[in-house]
Amino acid sequence: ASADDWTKRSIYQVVTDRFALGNGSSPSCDTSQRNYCGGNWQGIISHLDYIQDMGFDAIWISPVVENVQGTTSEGEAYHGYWPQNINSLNTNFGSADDLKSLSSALHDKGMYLMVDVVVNHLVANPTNTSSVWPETFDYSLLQPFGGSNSFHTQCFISDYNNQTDVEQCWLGDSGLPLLDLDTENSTVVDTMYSWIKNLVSEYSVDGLRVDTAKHIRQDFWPDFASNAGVYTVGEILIGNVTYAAPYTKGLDSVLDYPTYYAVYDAFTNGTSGNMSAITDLVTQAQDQYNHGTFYVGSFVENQDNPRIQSTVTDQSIVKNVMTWPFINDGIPILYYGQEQGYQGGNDPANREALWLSGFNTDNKPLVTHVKTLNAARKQAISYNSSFLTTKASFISQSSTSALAVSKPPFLTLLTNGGSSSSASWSIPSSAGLYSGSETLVDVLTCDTVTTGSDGSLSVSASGGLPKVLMPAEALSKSGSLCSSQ
Ligand code: ABC
Ligand code: CA
Repeated sequence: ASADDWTKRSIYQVVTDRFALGNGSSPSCDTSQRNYCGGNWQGIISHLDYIQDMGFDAIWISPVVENVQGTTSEGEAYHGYWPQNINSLNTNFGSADDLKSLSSALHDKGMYLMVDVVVNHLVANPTNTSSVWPETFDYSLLQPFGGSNSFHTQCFISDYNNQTDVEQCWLGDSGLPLLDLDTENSTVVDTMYSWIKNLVSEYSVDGLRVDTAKHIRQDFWPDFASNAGVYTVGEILIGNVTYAAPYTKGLDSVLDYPTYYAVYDAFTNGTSGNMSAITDLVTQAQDQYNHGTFYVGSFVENQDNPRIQSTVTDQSIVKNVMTWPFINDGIPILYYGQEQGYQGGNDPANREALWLSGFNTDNKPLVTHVKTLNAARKQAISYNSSFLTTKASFISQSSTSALAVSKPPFLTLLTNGGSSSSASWSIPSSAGLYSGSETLVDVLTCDTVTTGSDGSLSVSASGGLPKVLMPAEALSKSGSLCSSQ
């Protein structure tokens, strides 16, 4: 599927080992042990209804290839980011038939499959830590490369401001080095290009999340992307738009890390959080990224960062943050477990087993919240044929705790004040959003507000909840959202 196809979708990210077991069992899972807990592709198949019922129509799964076996100085490869043989699958997650079954089960439900892929490195346990590189590894394990000359000379990344270091030195450390592939070597490059082409076709993959993209030279990516032939979104882990921007030329887009940091900071520091930084970062990204921000992956949690609720548990704030990915320009991504209120901190604590929630959706306000947001975005797409190609814009507010984002038919009002605060937003008639005496519905509560005779709008509220306003007219033909409107 193309980037344009993906813009209509929303993505549920799972850590395959931590989502569900195919046999329906619910073993304990101590995240601090960094071991496999048993989740697999059959488990995902069994719980696609849970995902689809919340309104998601795509999933992103952990890397699928065979990883380093057994234990390492940092535990087992349960997350899938330590590839060892790219031509076999990780049998902890299932067989080739299981992965094909997952792909076809998704497609039968009209859903897409995004696979996480690692191209930057392979991993083997050091055989003898006292020996000197390249003798330190059994290269026969690293397939299909099988020799030290397929890798950059060992050195660990020490200076993130030196791009050659970032690209050609190694991630990890001497306890568990991530052997950095020599992606300047044409044999290595050709192997990776044909590997990705084959992976996508063999398992009917619809899109790729490209791990460690900033650790490979930029001009590696255009041919990688064309061999993939599907939507590619790169992980450029950085808070800086200018650094990330060039990667949106070789790949379709990037995970929207710069905005993520701004959103995280704005909502986890009480009312001193800087809301206007969100406006700045989004505007920069809209200006600098190829295709603006339409193809970015928009997220507020993932497997590498502490969950929002490890920092802030005020449910009004949590709902504000969770609203963000659904109302801005990018493709929304929800990290599994956020809907269940999970609170894990830094890696590895943020990789809790979802089965421990029982997949329960009753009396789960965040599940309801996500469901409404997905439904509202679907309705916005069908009501306004230019929704997906209209840039989000910001209407400046006098309160530093308030943010107003317009992306017609959405007007989203956010606040970092929390549940005991009151907030107010005002939209001047000069914003040109509304005509006089128009009825708008907050789809999160189904409450209505009415614009003034000049089309201006003032809203005050207590309780610190977000508001997603849509013109009543935009809802009139919708089955599920505030259906009495
Ligand atoms: C292991 C341990 C962890 C430990 C970590 C250092 O090592 O388990 O406890 O904290 C996988 C596993 C991890 C494992 C690693 C290493 O492998 O999931 O559990 O961590 O063995 C991707 C994936 C990630 C995966 C890998 C490896 C890569 O999403 O899940 O990790 O395939 C760098 C990479 C990035 C990578 C990330 C983990 O490390 O660039 O691709 N993620 C700065 C650098 C970033 C760097 C980041 C973290 O630090 O610029 O390049 O990411 O080290 C912003 C700044 C940024 C700054 C951030 C922190 O702050 O703008 O520049 O990022 O404001
Ligand atoms: Ca590299």
